[in-house]
Amino acid sequence: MPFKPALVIVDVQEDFCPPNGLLAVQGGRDIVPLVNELLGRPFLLKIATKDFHPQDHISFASNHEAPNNKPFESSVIIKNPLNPSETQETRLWPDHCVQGTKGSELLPELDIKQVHKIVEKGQDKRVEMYSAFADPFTNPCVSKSELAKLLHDAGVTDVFVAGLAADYCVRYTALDAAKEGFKTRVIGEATRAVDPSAMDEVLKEYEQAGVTVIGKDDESLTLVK
Ligand code: VGL
Ligand code: ZN
Repeated sequence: MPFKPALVIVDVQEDFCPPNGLLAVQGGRDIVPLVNELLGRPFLLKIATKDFHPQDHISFASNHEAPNNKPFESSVIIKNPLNPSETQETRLWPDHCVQGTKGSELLPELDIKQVHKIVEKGQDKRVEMYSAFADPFTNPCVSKSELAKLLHDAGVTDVFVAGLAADYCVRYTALDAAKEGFKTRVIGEATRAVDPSAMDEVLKEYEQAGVTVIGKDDESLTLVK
């Protein structure tokens, strides 16, 4: 079996980290030393993703009417802009990762010179897009990034995922990587969750999809040396 590993670092951006992030994930900044250690290894392809929203993005509570517009609490049903019979319920957030703002920047301590490519997502104001591959609509999909093509064109077989947040963008990126046919592993210590209590559910989804959560000393990573 060939082993051609890629590393996908999801949304390690100021707005997802203390001390100033508008949607700060507890301990978000603490993953950087491990992420940098991983970035120093010879993965065939190393990609960093950025959540990169316009100010009028549908996931911002500020773009919805009261009273159902409380960040972190409210959720709304959004329709597929190309097919109103397909809907998704989605949680509303404080404004975050707005294009051109400091909050949208990757952490300066991230060893970005090791990254081959930065993939931006969430630019389409009409849809939520947690996965770095595509929005969740399927009939049809509305917005797709170049990530799948980058990985397939490079001949990648295995995808290792780290970053923020474990229960949102890391989760849906890992699930989509598995759907794309990659052997997918999430590096547990290199992620942090918005709601750590949601992780049981996430682990069940991973199990069903064949995604594994590994420790940083897992044998599969010792092959990337
Ligand atoms: C994310 C909430 C909203 C993430 C992005 O990167 O996990 N979470 N947008
Ligand atoms: Zn977002």
